[in-house]
Amino acid sequence: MPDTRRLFFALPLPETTQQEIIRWRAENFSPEAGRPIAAANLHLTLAFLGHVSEQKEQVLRTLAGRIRQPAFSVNLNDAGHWPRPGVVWLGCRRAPRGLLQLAELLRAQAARNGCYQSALPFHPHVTLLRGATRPVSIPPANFSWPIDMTHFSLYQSHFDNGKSRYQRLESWSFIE
Ligand code: 2AM
Repeated sequence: MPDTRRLFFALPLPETTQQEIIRWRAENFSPEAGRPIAAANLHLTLAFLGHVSEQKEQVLRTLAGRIRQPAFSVNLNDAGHWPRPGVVWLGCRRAPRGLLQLAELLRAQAARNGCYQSALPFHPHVTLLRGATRPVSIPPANFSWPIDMTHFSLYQSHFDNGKSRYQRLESWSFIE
């Protein structure tokens, strides 16, 4: 697709949390369960935009910059398996209202600007494993990673040499 970039809005995870999560993952999932996502790529997607022209990207960046979102915390204390897409994920038993509001707003702005949005309900999650199409045993939910979110970011998704890499393009702070 000429002159387009594959983009998404997401909440970044602190590096220490990324490291703790991959340690926990290594202890709780066998290598056959699926392909592990690299620590630096662990994030919580708010809105996936697909391939976006430069002009549309500018519009969406401007709209994102106008969002006045009070800060919120996300507690990653749930895990699950979606066999169809082959995803093992971390999520929250109770998603904070701020997270749902922010995702809804970004998804509505994306849809209004011609970025297709899935009709499936938004289920906030951090993808841990891909290619997990066979049954996977999910460890008991006796873990929790509480994270004070301070900002959200726009990412570009690159795929080179068979690997995904997510480049942060811009971030916007929450209000206190
Ligand atoms: P996933 O982890 O649930 O697959 C970068 O690829 C991010 O965008 C990932 O978090 C991925 O979600 C999400 N993503 C990729 N394609 C998507 C799509 N068609 N619809 C919604 N989210 C998508």
